[in-house]
Amino acid sequence: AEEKRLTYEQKLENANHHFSKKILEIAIEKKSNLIASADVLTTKELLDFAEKVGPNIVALKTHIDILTDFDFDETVLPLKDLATKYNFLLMEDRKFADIGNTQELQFSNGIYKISSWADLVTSQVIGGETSLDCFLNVGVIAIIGMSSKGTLTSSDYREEALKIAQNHPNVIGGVSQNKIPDDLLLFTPGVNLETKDDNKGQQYNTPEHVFKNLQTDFIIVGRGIYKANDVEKATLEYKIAGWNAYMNLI
Ligand code: BMP
Repeated sequence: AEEKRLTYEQKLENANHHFSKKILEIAIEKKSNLIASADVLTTKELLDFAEKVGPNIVALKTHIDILTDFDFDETVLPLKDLATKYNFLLMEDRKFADIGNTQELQFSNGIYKISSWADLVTSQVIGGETSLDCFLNVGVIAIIGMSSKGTLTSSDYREEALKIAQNHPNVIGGVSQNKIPDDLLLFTPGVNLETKDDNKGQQYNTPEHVFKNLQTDFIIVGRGIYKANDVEKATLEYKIAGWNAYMNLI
């Protein structure tokens, strides 16, 4: 028998942060633990993608600085409308990694003005606990461990990173390829049903593997969905695979 895990309902009861509650509520309502990563190059592709995946995801993860034609009004406003229409969160995978003052500037300024639209942001914790103070009104997902080959996120690093994540009220969860304490939500990228690597250092596991072995809460899928010939079909495949993998453990 598998080790028991907390259900999304139990995690919701324990949740303190607005956005940990929100993402768990969406998961329960949509029966989905899927986050789609929209690593596309144009606003049109991003919005088309959001329209297709929107009904079946809990969050859309962006790397907003990849877009070649970013325009606040033409990119962010329609994206926010789609997030409202289909009830998903916007997670900007910025992976902040600087001192508090610089992160504060990067979070709210420049052309992206991340703080004005993101619900969730990723951040390294390399700058120490105080560096996370600037992330008000969003849920921070701390990078605990990375999925790429040769990453420096050793078990010692992860242990120290977890202490920061658990102590900081802005942090709702962590990105990791290892189990983390269940007062934090676990987000796991490096998920693909078809392939084990990408020849650029990425390492993939299946949804089943990451639920069973890591008791993850949310799977993050990029190329498995946005490169698929039929994006809607692929979204459903990952959604169902993720949900079944979770249901098998509760
Ligand atoms: P893909 O499924 O195409 O490999 O995309 C994975 C996504 O998750 C990318 O956007 C990447 O930046 C992100 N990611 C990752 O792959 N590994 C990590 O450890 C942390 C990430 O944010």
